Amino acid sequence: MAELLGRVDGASKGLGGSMHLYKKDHNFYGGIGIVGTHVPLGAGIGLAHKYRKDGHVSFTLYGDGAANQGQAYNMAALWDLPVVFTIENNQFGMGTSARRASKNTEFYTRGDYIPGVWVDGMDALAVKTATAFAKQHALQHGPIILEMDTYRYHGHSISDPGSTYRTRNEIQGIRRARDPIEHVRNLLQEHSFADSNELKRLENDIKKHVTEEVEEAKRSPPPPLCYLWKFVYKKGWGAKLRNVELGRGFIQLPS
Ligand SMILES: Cc1ncc(C[n+]2csc(CCOP(=O)(O)OP(=O)(O)O)c2C)c(N)n1
Repeated sequence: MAELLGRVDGASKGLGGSMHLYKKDHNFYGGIGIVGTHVPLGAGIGLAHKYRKDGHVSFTLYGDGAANQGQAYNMAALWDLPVVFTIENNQFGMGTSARRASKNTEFYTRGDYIPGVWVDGMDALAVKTATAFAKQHALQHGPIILEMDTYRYHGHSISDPGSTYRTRNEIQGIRRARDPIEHVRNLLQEHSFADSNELKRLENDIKKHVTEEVEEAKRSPPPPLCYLWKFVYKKGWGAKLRNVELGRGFIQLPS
């Protein structure tokens, strides 16, 4: 939350925001602002796992729009890297639909020499099962594509109302028929794991928790100005960055 708000206590010290959430000690290698670069980066992380023989798998997540970039599949397949290329097909890229932007919208078939599976991304249990299968496959046989079929209710960003390339009826119809949260709610109630009161209580607790986290994040200050260059080069390299000598303290810009 602090990172989303650009605060110094954020996972990327407030420098990354929503584009660069990053937490190495949780094996989370971040979002990247350049669409499609997740594929080579994820293959590289897969190579590190294989090299270290640590038994881990790289889950590399990107969108249907990004899937048209297609880099590094060859290397991942050639070296049997443990990578699950996970395509979140939410039917839309930036301001247009997958149908208008992609010749083949069956993304799980697009690996050529890499096998692929399709899963209903709105069904939590199906996602769990498909993910476990893909992980085992990646460990035993190398890369696999996992297409998660989902849906984006909103526009791409605040400059995209999200209604120029589809109808409001379509959005409401998907919400009614496929909403993943409602689906889990129904399953829990149908199988008597929880009743509506318990679920309401749970929802309120979660809302309270999120509000508290937001308040805590807001109490964190923005990063200091010197962070603009502090992390550009490794400390102690002696490299010069616009007259700033690294390793000898940092020059504060006048406020
Ligand atoms: C190389 C590059 N080109 C264009 C953009 C601008 N851009 C940001 S997100 C986006 C659409 C991504 O669509 P998709 O991969 O389907 O992901 P979604 O936002 O639907 O989850 C574009 C074109 C970018 N960030 N990087």
